[in-house]
Amino acid sequence: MSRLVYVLNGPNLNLLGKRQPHIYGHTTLADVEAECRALAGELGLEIRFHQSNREYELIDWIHEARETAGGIVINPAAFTHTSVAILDALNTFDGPVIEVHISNVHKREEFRHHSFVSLRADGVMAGCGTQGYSLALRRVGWLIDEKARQDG
Ligand code: CA2
Repeated sequence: MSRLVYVLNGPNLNLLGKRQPHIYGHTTLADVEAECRALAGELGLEIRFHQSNREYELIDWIHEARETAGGIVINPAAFTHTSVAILDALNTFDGPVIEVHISNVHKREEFRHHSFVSLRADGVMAGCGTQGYSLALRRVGWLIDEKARQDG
């Protein structure tokens, strides 16, 4: 299985570390990308890290991942709670998918308690701050290795 992992981020996450630090902390998305790249190096993974405010771009990256990647880490942001289209795209991807939320969505408004993406995700990180990305990447790496062990 490919050791390439897509790390995808949905709408408004470009503002991470710049607004609402009481909810999302002070770490920027560029910091998160740097942490993911450093960890990927340790784990022998390659990553493609993207953020978009447009649903179709996230869907296009998931389609790209179908052809090239072994796993996906995704924080769909508000699309988590609204997007059947992102769920449908993820359902066409064969490898491990881990859903990440920086905040604990279950401690927040009721509309954040439901996730379409969780119907596909193999695991969900919520409320671990931006560390959730590293934890998710470790898990995807472990699942890729496990699949290789089973196939080998
Ligand atoms: O906790 C998360 O990671 C969320 O996916 C973040 C989404 C929210 O709609 C989900 O319910 C939970 C919001 C992302 C907005 O990101 C911002 C970051 C900093 C400042 C403003 C927005």
